[in-house]
Amino acid sequence: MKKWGMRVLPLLIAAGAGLAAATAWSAESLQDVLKRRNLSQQDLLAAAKTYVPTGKRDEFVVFSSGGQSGQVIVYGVPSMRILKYIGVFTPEPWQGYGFDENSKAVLDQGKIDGKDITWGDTHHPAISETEGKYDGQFLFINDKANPRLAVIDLRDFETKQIVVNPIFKSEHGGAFVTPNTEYIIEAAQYASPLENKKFVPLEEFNEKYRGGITYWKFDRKEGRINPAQSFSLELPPYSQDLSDAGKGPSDGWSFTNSFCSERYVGGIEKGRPPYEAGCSAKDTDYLHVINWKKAAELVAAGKAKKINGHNVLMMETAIKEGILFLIPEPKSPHGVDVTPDGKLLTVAGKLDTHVSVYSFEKIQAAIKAGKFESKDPYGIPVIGLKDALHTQVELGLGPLHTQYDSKPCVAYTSLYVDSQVAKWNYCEGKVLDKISVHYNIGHLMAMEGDSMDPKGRYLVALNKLAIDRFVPVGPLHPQNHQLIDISNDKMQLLYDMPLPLGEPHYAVGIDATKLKPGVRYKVGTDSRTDKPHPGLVRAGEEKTVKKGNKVEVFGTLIRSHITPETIEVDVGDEVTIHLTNLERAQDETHGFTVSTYNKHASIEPGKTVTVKFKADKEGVYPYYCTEFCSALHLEMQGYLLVKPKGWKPTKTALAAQSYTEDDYKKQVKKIADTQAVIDSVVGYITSVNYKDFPDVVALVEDATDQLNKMKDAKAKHEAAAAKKDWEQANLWAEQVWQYQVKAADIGLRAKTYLEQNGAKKVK
Ligand code: CUK
Ligand code: CUA
Repeated sequence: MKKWGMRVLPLLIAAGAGLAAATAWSAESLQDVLKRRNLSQQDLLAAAKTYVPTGKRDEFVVFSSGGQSGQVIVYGVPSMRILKYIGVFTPEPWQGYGFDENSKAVLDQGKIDGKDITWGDTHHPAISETEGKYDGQFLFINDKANPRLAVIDLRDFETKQIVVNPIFKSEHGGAFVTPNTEYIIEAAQYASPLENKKFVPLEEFNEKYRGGITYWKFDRKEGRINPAQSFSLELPPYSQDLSDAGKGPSDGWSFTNSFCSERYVGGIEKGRPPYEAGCSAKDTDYLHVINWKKAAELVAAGKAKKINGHNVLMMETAIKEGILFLIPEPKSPHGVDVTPDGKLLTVAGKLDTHVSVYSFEKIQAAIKAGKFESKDPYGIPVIGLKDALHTQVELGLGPLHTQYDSKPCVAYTSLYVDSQVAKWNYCEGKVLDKISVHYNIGHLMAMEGDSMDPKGRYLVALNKLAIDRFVPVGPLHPQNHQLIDISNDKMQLLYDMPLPLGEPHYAVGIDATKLKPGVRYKVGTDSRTDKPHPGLVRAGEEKTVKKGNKVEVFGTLIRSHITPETIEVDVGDEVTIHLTNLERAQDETHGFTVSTYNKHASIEPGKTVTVKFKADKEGVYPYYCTEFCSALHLEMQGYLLVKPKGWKPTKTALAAQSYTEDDYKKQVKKIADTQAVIDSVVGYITSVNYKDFPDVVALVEDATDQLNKMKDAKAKHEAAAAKKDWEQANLWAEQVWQYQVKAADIGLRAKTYLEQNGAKKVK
């Protein structure tokens, strides 16, 4: 390679040269390491099962609720490496979520009664399904505290929509999708009056407080929930809990637990027994069995009542039309989980040592025969437990949630009190294996283990307490996700992962190959609406428009400058800055912020983002790119100049700098040397089948773009040199070199990619 002589070249070649020497002095053997680190053969096996070598990828991707952080955590299995946090109900600065106008518009959809709610208690993520199988297109997650549901598009892992439940005050049994994602199910938790602006005393709890289930209609083509086509079903105030949708033979039905059919309302301060005593007084609560397909038809036929502008099918109608039934379920039930074949459902009772497996066929037979043991106080027919049961299996203390294996009839249930996972056979009703986890497991999650096509292999225990598992970090401990190998008869604990962001209740794991996120947007996309952004400009079209006290900037970002480089406004102006990232190269994100205005944007290749603020303080405010994007990232800067009222310039020229003809000659020589490097890289790229690699084609386009810009700057430095204006000649020559460096940087990346991906010589 030719002499480069500059500070950038070492950076460009460092990637290729660094590693060869490392093995020369590492003489430690595997045995030595086992001894030194006090590791057993079992540890070594676990390490080998989870280690993902550098440059290799995970087999599964997990979307975990971020609990009280209101976010989603994305990590890989089996490595347990965290890949991303997705801002959902909470501002997330790296992604500019809540700090730029476009994402703020999404968060604003989650306002309740006009008030910002900038946190969420996320519980249950759900991946969109096609024919009961994960399709990897969308992710949904609920907010228990403020009854809301969010839609995340897995093409870019961004939150696109938040809907607020129009009739609930809290919700828990969501998000659960129907087998073709026709609806997303969201069940209320704490009963409240459905006309939710009204005060109703607790003395009227039984008559006026209500639970319910909302079926949010999902429009897959739009990638959004359609609230107008969504509806709810009114339910008794039983504290509805988790839900699941039927599948296969039970498609069209949904199932929701409840844990306080006692309808107890507490009052310890008035000398009454506390909630937990009152809500677990009876031996059974109720499983709600609902024919949602029929419910949707009834709503379409105009049988719903409008509450807060939302269609609600009242209990009375549901009973009359025969679409709502109850079945007793043992003490303090929590999870209800439909088997992959859709024929059975597992209900776990927290205060029972058994799980109860109900048969959908038996439930249907009872309904057909009109065989009910009683009616509840609201007139809902109750199917006898015995008439619905397939089997009951004694698993241990505190069973909560169940997931399914790829092997037929095999299920895993979390045992909260025992701190164990039980593996059992739900067809024959027998326990197969148990493993201890640390400590107090809540949910558990097997790969695609709640779908019609579970993948088995791995299971994650989502433990509630970590106690002594990690280096202590104060009284608030991280959560602990423990990875378990379930591919053999005996379960094996493989790995502890601390999660320090909130209490994730549930997580879903999907085969990584099903996810097909994009690497760049079509240029000028508003990623939050997926529509063209009106603020788009292309290179050379950048402009600043001032109308009255409104200043609108149409800018661009590309390595390594922000256009414009100066924005001048008057104090009090409303400033709107639209920025388009013109890059096409993978992972070339630019960030943007203006000093002290509390704005931030993350602008991925092709995206257009708007930030908006009032320039309410006179002064000088640097703005810059916040993402280290190239060797000249720090130079990606500019000034917002906020002028005081009535300001007049006293000086009209910028300070001159001294450059000589000699400096200019050195610049020209540097350009020639760099060009030789570029030519050699171009020579290599065009000598192979680079057109077969779309990523490389995009890089080549980017590099060509840079080189095309050179022509203009070259003409300028030559013209200045002819006039012996050495300052201008030097600066424009430097700019030519800047374009070259960027082109070379991109070119070398393309070359490396081609070499690593087996490019072949052409001709
Ligand atoms: S709930 Cu937390 S352990 Cu919200 Cu799914 Cu069961
Ligand atoms: Cu763009 Cu740093």
